[in-house]
Amino acid sequence: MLRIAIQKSGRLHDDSIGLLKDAGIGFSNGYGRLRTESYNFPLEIFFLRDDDIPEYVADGVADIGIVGENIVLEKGKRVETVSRLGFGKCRLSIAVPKNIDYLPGKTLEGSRIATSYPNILSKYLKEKGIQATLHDISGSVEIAPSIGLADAICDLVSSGSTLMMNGLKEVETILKSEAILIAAPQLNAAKQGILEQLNFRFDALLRAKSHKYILMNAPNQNIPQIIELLPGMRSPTVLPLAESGWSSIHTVVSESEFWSIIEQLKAAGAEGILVTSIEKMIL
Ligand code: PRT
Ligand code: ZN
Repeated sequence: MLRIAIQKSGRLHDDSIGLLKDAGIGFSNGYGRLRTESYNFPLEIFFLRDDDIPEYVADGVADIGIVGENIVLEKGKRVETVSRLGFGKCRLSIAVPKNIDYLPGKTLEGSRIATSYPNILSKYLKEKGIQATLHDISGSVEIAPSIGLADAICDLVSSGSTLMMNGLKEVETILKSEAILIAAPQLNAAKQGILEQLNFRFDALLRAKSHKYILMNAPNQNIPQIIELLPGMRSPTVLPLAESGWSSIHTVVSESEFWSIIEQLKAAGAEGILVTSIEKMIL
């Protein structure tokens, strides 16, 4: 049995549950429960505060966990990163009141910075050779400048609207973060085996999310030119259409290449292009 710690409630909770369920792991997560066991996979799930997850994993109370990389780096516990999970994306940034003329390396010198990330921030400032006083506060960091507690803040940002609402502007990004799967450093062989099975399923889901399945029709004489454009998993599938001289071409492209390829495919004579999502992708 492998024990996984996930966030009890908050921004990573729903995606963590969704990932486990999409990976075919069945369990009931009745409201308010602190632990539950899967009925079809050797996994026990603990619901915890995100801040506690690295420590629980490092201490071996849980074997693995899903938590923001920002928390893992801040806590500095001995855990291993197994994979990046593609959700909970945010950045840890420094922000100052928007009317300030920000000078990199100068404005922060001698300033007071409010943050919930004192370890990451002090390391960053040290690397930059900046001396500042840190105020470690656990929430509502954004109001610190307006109440006179600090000159700047260092906090997580995703859309940027919280900063804007508080009259702040982002001036430096320290870290880009997302949810990661972490593991205790030395799992026994049985647990390692279960983790590999779980990670195999997560990989298939994550890869599927970042790819599209595309189908298109084209005159046979254009096929070589079209195939040139397609990165595909191996090589595209080409099937004859009922209309002679035409074929249907199927392949998989990554989300990042997708739009530029579609334009080029059209230019190369592809028609009736269909794009669908992929549920799971196993290489
Ligand atoms: O109760 P518990 O301790 O478990 O949860 P929590 O309240 O400490 O954390 P929670 O649920 O807010 O966040 C969990 C994780 O989500 C974080 O550790 C990050 O890894 C990730 N995440 C992604 C974020 C954000 N985006 C985010 N925008 N965490 C917090 N924020 C906050 C930020 O602190 C700021 O107050 O949202 C505000 C900014 O958002 P924008 O969209 O206005 O820029
Ligand atoms: Zn927390």
